[in-house]
Amino acid sequence: MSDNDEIILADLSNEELFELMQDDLYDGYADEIVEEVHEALKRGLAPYEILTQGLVAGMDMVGEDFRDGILFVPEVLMAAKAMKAGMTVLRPLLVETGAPRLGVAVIGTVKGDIHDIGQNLVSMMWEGAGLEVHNIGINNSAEAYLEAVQKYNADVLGMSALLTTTMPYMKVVIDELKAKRMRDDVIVMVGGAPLNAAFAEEIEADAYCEDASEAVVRVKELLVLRRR
Ligand code: B1M
Repeated sequence: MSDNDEIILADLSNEELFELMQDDLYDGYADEIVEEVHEALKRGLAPYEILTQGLVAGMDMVGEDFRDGILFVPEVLMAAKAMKAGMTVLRPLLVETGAPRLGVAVIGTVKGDIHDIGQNLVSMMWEGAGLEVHNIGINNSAEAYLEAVQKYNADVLGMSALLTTTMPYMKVVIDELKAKRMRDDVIVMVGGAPLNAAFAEEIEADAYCEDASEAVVRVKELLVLRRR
């Protein structure tokens, strides 16, 4: 049971509401997060603002304490569950779009890596931007990525990695695309906390994006360039 039982959400300022969301995400209170997201939406706050200032900011705190050995896997899993509960409410709003279809994307986390919150977020934002998105989940081998690219005739391949030990696998996938003469047919975009632009360049990806909103801007730019 959270302390929220005594808190009247409507009495909080927007800033206090975001702080409460961060605390409840940290504590893994999924039901409370859902209530708070609804309260924020009722106030007319933008879904992306709720996502970044409430949920992602809370997950950043979790990440710091996980790194410092204050939180452990079970607590982080609870926080991830709460994050997903909040994202479920926001999803239809983030993907709501009247935009014409921009292109087809396949996205997934690389082999050995089971972190999927970030890539789910990019996936939702790409859908919202008008892409047809096929999210192939976690722990993807090069074969799985290539098969999906072929199956959906994808214009874009998005790869996510959250571990320094799994990010090199992105190069394996790109090398496999080259070996199968598929590299020029698809835009390769990469992201995830341990990556940077230099790494993306080194592995010959087309773009590195720091967050989901940058992934939207970049995918649109690259698709336009490709059509020229
Ligand atoms: Co993990 N974990 N974890 N974890 N975990 C990290 C990544 C870590 C940095 C924590 C830490 O030490 N501070 C650390 C990695 C250290 C390193 O490699 N340098 C770590 C570790 C060590 C581990 C384990 C090894 C722990 C263990 O078992 N001892 C283990 C590995 C399991 C595996 O994958 N094989 C593990 C497990 C887990 C959980 C299962 C408990 C859980 C994942 C649950 C899930 O995803 N369903 C978990 C979590 C939640 C985290 C942290 C706390 C949060 C990740 C997250 O969801 N962030 C994370 C700490 C951190 O990153 N600060 C951590 C929120 C999300 C919105 O951000 O994913 O970065 P992010 O995505 C962003 C951007 O990166 C970008 O846009 C997103 C939105 O803006 N982006 C893209 C991501 N993909 C993109 C793709 C794009 C473009 C942009 O284009 C295609």
